[in-house]
Amino acid sequence: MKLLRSVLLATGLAAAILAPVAASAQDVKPRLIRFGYGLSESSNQGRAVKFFVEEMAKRSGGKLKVKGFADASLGSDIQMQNALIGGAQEMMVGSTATLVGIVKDFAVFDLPFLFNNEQEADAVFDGPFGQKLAAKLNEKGLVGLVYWENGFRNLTNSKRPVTKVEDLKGIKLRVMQNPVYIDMFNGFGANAVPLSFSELFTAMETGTVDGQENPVTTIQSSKFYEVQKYLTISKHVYSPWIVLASKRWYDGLSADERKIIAEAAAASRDFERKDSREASKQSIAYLKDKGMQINELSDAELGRMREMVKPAMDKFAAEGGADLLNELQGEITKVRK
Ligand code: TF8
Repeated sequence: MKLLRSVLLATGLAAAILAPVAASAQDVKPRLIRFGYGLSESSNQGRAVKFFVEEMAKRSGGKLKVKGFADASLGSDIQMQNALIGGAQEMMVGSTATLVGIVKDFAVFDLPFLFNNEQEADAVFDGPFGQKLAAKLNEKGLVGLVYWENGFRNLTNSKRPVTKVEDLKGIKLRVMQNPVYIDMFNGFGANAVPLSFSELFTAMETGTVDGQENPVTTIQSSKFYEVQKYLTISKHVYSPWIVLASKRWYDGLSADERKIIAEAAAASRDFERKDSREASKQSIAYLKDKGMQINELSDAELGRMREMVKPAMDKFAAEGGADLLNELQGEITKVRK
């Protein structure tokens, strides 16, 4: 190469030949990137993956080919996390709640009634606190790229309307595989059943569980209205998704490739949040139309729930989470208007 260059320089061809190369001076190789996710292709998650696929193609001149795998076809969130750590899969998006087995600190986001609105969440996840937690994934073999919005979680079930906490008594409620969720819903009197999302629809259909909790966008896109009659707008937790890369794979990329991924990921975050928020505004009417009976919770009832959930909060603090929770609450106060 060196020799060739000097020959070219000598012959004066250098400018003509090297200039176009320099203009796209990017160290980008053709690569196939498998990107797994749990929801359907037509969900807000699926739309944002599609956006990311397109951004990557655009920004890399078609070299970085991302292939999206919907419906947990590469595995549940936890299975995919492990595939990323092992280097068998390149990328995924999933709940932060299922990362607690890898970085315990993520459980702080699962504590209920922390955020008042999406803007507070954006500021905290994109700010130093969210970034600090994401960085903790590095030593575990994962790269946390950006947070997407899953949304405020609401309750559904097939048994009865939930207008007060007592209505949850005895309801077998699927929760994510995460101790905070288990403690929280057992604290409300339900029987919390931890289960991966990919098993959830069948579990509700067969009556293994009576209910679940997820944002309205997911209740719509996963067609939970087919097996759930009652929806309670409880907004008990603001739930983020996190876009992850395999560190083993990522470390082998060039700086240019990493830059493209980081920029495409940031663009996908902005797209996803806007899209999810718009979609969620339509969901309630859609779900009503599908026959769901929907109710809100009064402020008084939400206040009672906050009280009932204190033991779960205290347990989190007592088990080493106190400083982290204080720090998070401090960050939220800073951005609260
Ligand atoms: C859940 C989450 C799901 C995610 C998704 C499959 O209930 O809310 O949105 O795990 O990535 O499991």
